[in-house]
Amino acid sequence: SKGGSGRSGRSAFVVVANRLPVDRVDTPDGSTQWRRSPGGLVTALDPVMKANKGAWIGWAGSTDEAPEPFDEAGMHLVPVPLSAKEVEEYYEGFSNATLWPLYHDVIAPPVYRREWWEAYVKVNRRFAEAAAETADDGALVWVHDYQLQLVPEMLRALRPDLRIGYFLHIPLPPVELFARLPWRQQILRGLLGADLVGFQRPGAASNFLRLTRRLLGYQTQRDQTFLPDGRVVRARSFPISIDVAQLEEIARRPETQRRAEEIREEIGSPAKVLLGIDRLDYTKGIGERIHAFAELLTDGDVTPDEATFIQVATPSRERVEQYKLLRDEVELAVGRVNGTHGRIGRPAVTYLHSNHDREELAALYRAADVMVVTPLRDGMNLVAKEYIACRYDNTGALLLSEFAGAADEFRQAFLVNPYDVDGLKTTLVDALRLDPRNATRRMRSMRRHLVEHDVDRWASSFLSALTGELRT
Ligand code: GDG
Repeated sequence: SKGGSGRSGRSAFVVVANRLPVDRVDTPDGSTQWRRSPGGLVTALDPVMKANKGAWIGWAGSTDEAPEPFDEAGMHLVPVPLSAKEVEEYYEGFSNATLWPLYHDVIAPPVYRREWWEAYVKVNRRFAEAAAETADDGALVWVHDYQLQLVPEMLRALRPDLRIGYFLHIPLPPVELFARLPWRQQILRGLLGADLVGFQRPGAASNFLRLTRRLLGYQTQRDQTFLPDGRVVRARSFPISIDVAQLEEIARRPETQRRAEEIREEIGSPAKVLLGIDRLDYTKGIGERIHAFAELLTDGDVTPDEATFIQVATPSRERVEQYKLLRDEVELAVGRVNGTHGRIGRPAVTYLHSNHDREELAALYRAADVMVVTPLRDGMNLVAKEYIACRYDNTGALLLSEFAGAADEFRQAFLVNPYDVDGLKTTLVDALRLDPRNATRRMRSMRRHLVEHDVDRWASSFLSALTGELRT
């Protein structure tokens, strides 16, 4: 670290995120162990972590007493405690029932509650304090996502020597929607504590610059905002990606191919398999795609022998009201289409409300002829990238919503507006009946882009922009 003065044992690189990158496993003998979670972010940051005595600050996922800081998987992990009430107000409330719907174009109505805001401020301060304690002199701190938007400003106040980066994983709405937030100025000031604010899409970075002009009256030029105290904050897009090589390796295993064949047999060997994999979230357009598929069956444009749908909907935020409503809606739609078009042992839609490991997901991607990704709004959508990574033989078709960040990168996908039922139906049929040569041409071009733009490149381009060694 710079200066070499006395914060011994501290880290030169600190990540701050809502969750720690490990999951707790309770062993039969009663002891606690931690297993690295499968996420791409941990993998991408691994080299930086190892080279810089990296630390990660986050919640351990339980409201029991938080464990003391510990070392695991080559990282220093600092658990931030949350009480049951804080989980309800800061996490389920302000993060997931206020910010999440507002930032996703108010697909569901955001709930504005002052107690939730107060909990959000309090918890953000706790994360900022933990980061201030952990970071070495002049360290690099990278703060992640919508749960922690106040941390950059709070941390800068505590530790002006740090270099602070922030990345928002979800969309940033235009001023017309953002302006509804009763705490809009506080949130913007929170983010402006960073030296560099990263977004998934260029449109979100422009929204941010416009917001700082319109709501705070600051001057901006190109990607820069000029603060009254003379600081300059940059806002740019850094589209996130996945560990392409690692997933492709799983996809290429013979046992994955065998499992993919088995899946197709288990659902009755239809000519074509359509697949959706999402957290059960109202932003993902799950109902929209099931309705479109059901209409195709009802109209007779597609027969149940020709195509079967597999929808994996991973349980998510189950205590938040809108998510309970969504689950009922989706399950009603699935029940209806199966009641009408299914036969004994042959559902039209195979619906799984459950978690699956990476190997099973890779087998599903290998089993699918058409990947159906129809979010109404999505920061990026990694599922689209995972499908492409698994199609190493350049087969398969990707149907992709224009409203996913991934649509900026994959113009060779079957792009759709998921609100347009007829458009969605005709695009589904086009993707189902795509001729193999055309499929290969599209997939090859999408793979070429993806292989060049994996998650390592994402992390290193953000970090080099933050440290000033901007790669051009
Ligand atoms: C947010 C933004 C942005 C799904 N089911 C299982 C499982 N998954 C994995 C997928 C994929 C990930 O979860 C979902 O990522 P997405 O990007 O599709 O969506 P969000 O969860 O909404 O993520 C999004 C992302 O942050 C990153 O910045 O792209 O826009 O909303 O990797 O494979 N993984 C396992 N079991 C499952 O059952 N292990």
